[in-house]
Amino acid sequence: MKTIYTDDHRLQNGKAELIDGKLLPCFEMPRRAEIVIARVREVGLGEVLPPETFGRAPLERVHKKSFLDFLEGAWAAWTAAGRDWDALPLVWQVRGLRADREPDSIDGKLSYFSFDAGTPITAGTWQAASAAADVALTGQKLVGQGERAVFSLCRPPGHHAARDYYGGYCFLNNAAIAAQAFRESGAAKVATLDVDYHHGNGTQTIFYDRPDVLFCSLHGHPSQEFPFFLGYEDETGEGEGAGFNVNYPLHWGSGWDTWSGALDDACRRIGAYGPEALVVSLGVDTFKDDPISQFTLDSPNYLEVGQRIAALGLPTLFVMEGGYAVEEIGVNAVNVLMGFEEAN
Ligand code: OKP
Ligand code: ZN
Repeated sequence: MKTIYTDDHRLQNGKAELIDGKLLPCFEMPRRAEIVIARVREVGLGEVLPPETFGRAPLERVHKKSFLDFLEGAWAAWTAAGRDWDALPLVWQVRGLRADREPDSIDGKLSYFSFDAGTPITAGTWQAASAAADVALTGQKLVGQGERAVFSLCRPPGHHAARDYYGGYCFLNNAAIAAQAFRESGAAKVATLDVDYHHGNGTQTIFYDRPDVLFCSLHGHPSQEFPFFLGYEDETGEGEGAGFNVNYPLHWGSGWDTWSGALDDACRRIGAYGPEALVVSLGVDTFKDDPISQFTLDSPNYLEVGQRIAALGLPTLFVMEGGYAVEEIGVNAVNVLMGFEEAN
């Protein structure tokens, strides 16, 4: 299996996130991707290729133009306001507050276009995030050209980013951008399978009213876990998209038996949907020692995850998402890919 990777991810290197009532060093750090690419090379998974540059057009198919303009210019506006630390938002537009006015000031815009305070914008955020989208799009192109599977080693991750907001360490929704690119290159139906520990609220909302992209997600129950306000089982899609959104919220402490039962059900749903391509949001923060998560999967389980995904027999793009047990992230993520290759 080929891997798409660029060192540009290092340009996203936030100083701190707001968590547990403290500003702590970012869990989402460059070392995560360094460890994964080192493991890809160690096991000889396959060729490692740099991304092509696709520009803004494929991003605009998924994200709002004003949001992209904001992200691209946020650091310049922040520093022009005299700030020198990471940019974080402070206020959100909740019940009864107005969503129809985009503020002019950078502090207002940070609040308007975000949903949490765990996602610092830095000098290199736009460059890193747009490079990650290119990594996803390059993988998509290769799968479209006939590769059975490709690993897009995206960083920063993407599945929490929606059409017009960022958060949860995510800026651009790499998986959604790739799924949309599959549609535009001729795939009539595309499935997305999100196995990250957190609900992929961004991917869900982007495709919620569409029947051409199925979204299936296994994740920490929103009554207990970030992002809290989406990811329940009764979210099944709306309008023409009714029936094409499938959530498996699982409670803290869930282990392999519970989790793999949900995976099997998700795979059944995907098989019945009959897509022409599959995009996997590959997070390994389901791992038992993940510092911010509460499931108990162990490293050998990830081989079986890959095997079960391979059994779908679909052209498959793996897009890297979360995983914060940094020393183990390489073994865990690459185990999924090796399991897939073995079963293939
Ligand atoms: C990004 B991805 C937990 C705080 C959570 C945000 C987590 C974002 C995860 N107490 N902060 O889905 O791996
Ligand atoms: Zn996650």
